[in-house]
Amino acid sequence: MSSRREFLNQCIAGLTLTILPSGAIAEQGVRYYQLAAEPTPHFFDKNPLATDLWLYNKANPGPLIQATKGEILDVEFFNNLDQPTTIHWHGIRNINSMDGVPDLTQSSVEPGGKFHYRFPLNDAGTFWYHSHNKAWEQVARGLYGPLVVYDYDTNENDIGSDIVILADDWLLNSDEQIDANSFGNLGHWSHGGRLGNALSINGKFKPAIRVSSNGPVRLRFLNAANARILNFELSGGIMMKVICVDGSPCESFDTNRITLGPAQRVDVLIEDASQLVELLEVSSSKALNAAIFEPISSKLTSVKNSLSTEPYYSWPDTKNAKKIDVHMQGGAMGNLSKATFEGEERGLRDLALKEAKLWAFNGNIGGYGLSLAEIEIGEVVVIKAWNDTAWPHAMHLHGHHFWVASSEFGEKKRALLRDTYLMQPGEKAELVFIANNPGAWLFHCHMLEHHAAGMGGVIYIS
Ligand SMILES: [Cu+2]
Repeated sequence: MSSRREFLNQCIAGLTLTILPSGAIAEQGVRYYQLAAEPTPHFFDKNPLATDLWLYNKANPGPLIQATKGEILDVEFFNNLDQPTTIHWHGIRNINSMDGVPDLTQSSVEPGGKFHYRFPLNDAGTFWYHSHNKAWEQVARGLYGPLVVYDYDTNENDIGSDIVILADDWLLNSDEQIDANSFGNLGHWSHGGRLGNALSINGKFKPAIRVSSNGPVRLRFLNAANARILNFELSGGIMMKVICVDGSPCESFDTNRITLGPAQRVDVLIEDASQLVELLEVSSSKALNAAIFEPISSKLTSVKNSLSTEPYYSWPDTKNAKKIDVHMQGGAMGNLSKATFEGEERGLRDLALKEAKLWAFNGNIGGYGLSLAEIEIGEVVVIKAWNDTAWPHAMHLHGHHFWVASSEFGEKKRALLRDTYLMQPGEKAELVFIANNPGAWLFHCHMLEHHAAGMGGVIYIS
């Protein structure tokens, strides 16, 4: 507990009172935004019935935060909800005190309270921000938005040729409202997590996405769902060139299908955007029309030709690496019969019914109090993760990107630098990273119900 307390940072005091428009340059190299979380009625389509959501700046998704690599992001955050919350900046190799994990890196922002987030954006890429307190409810109610860091000057805004495609699936009842009765449902928590019944793209059901029809188009896919794994294809079998995963550039490759676990991002390039007609979600036997593309003509020169192919850093030598074994167990149809929770070994059924705890790392029900390792700054680390459960898990490391021989894009394993890796049942994977960012960093499943039910722990780096 002592190391935990050591790393617990207090709120940063001293909010500025300057009122600037979102995205303004507050001072040289500082990009300024205000975000307010609050209950908001939202229209997914032409249905006259609004759905009551919790949103940032009354929008779903929350506002697109745009900045250029090397700038500082400065966000004044206001909590107008009736429960505490925080914001996590997913994929940013952040300063630990700005990472937004309640009771680990900051105190929760209480109802009516505010917090000043300010940190450098050292990497270009597709990221996102989302609530990290009771995320299984707050993210499900809509508290997230995209964050794109460009590696060129954003004043040359590429409208129609650089497009975020943010997907979410919502569990709605017959009144088009969030099915609140099923929050905390043990069936969801012990199986694949909370799965929805309505797919939105950029906050709309089956929207028209305007694309510049002259030249190539960059699509930035992002899965904001609590637990749903999404599979996207383009109608006509149009091929997509994958250029980045989870923000970082990768060695490009062609595919006709993008698989996205919760929280993952994949950026693709479409060489000839005039061919784009429909975006399809193909997880079930009948493809779902998720969005249509609407061609617009644009005088802009479209996506930059000088796309970086260099990942944030290359796969490090692991000869002297520190190993962290993470044996993932639990859930329905699993082999975990008992686990240690708060120092006491108990039966899984008892833990499920009394504590809503169902998942474990190395026999321990996880949480912010579970230390997985203490690492010296600069060490190369290999997380040896073994998904010994009957379910896939989207394993996310805070504050770092890790290398993995990925099985996510077909038979051939690909070396990818990611911040979230989708592990199949039974899969063993080595997640390799350089521990060059000091702090208390969470490693957890991004199926948000799994995390809440015990699938998470902390790696301390100092
Ligand atoms: Cu999981």
